[in-house]
Amino acid sequence: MPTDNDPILVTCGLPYANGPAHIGHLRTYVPADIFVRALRRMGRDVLFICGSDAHGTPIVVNAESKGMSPRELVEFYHKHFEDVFRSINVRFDYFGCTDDPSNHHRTQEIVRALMERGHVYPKEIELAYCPRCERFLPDRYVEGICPYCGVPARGDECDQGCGRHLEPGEIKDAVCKVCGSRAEYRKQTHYFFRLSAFREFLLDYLQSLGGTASARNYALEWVRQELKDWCITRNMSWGVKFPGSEDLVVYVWVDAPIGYISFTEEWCRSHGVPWERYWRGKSRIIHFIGGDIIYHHCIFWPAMLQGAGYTLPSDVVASGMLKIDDKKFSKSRGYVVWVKDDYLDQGLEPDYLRYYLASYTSHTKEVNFSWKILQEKVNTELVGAFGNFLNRAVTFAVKNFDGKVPEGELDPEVMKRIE
Ligand code: B3M
Ligand code: ZN
Repeated sequence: MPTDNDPILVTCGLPYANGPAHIGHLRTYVPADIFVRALRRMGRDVLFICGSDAHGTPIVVNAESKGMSPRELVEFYHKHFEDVFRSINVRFDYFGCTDDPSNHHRTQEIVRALMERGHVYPKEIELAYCPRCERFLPDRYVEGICPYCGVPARGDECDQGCGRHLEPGEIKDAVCKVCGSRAEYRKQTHYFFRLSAFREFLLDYLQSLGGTASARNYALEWVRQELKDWCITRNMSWGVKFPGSEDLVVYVWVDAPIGYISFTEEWCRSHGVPWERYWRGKSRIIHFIGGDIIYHHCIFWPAMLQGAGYTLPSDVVASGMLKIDDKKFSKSRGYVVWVKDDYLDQGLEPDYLRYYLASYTSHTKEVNFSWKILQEKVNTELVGAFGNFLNRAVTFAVKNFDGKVPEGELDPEVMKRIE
């Protein structure tokens, strides 16, 4: 168990370098930034890292549709996120990218360690294949019907129905997203992480996991049911090469959290600190994430770390969702507020928005954002209550005490009334 003197590592979920920052992102980053500032004021030894998530099919599909290479797209949005975080005063010690060489290296190291320890095995599976495009259809390249609830779903996730993560080959009635052809199913060898063998470990680990109860309980519910082995390879060229294979990369959810380690390594290298201090020793690792990626952080990730011999996260802090004008956040339906275009570029103060996100409700509840409430909160709470309080205190001090706070002990009577 970590103690108060151990080094603390705080991370935020990595934004996909696939589109601009919106207020939903800040729902997680701003509270994490406030938390880190508080720890620093308390004199704690804390490192705060994040970075962009560069891999996965959505980035390749999006880059293709824009006539860009995945790397160009990633570089563009990587810079965008860095700028937005700087402007909104979210100050990471290090902001990396999962396509950086250090992350390729660390990912392959971990996958090799898992293979050597018998946690990864090959298996032949049937996968959706498009005869017209002549390629296998990983994840977002395919759509079809969820085998669990029968609702139309994406290849990797039943996003409209039961919310399940779908494994390659599971989706029914597959259709190619690129050309619209009905897909065939073809056999191919892929690699699986023996997640099922980590059930007992996870049951035990999750009981003592700190952070929000929402994260712990959600994960425990899944683990109590059944854990299936997890396919960790994909037929793509963009990503981290699976060791020993030319045409497979690791699934994005393998190399993305490993970014937490490789970004720590990068920071440590430039500061003359051994990275093992955080990831091999006694440290406190605290992940701030959105409520929709609990499964990955509380199940896949600790099992991988345990299997490869790294320090386990001590806390997972999952934030509630964000609504816009009481409507479910949706980019396609226009219920979205872009941080740069709609907020910063309009000349609005970062602190107004930070205050809104931090004070609207508790961390695990849903935050509703509306411009009208922003205006009211700024006028009544920041200007009216807080501004007025400061103004009165300062005026009082100037008028009666020459602008200086008198030295000496606080009158016990006053202290009592404050308490
Ligand atoms: N890039 C974004 C998300 O699913 C995803 C997070 C990765 S954290 C290691 O919210
Ligand atoms: Zn479903």
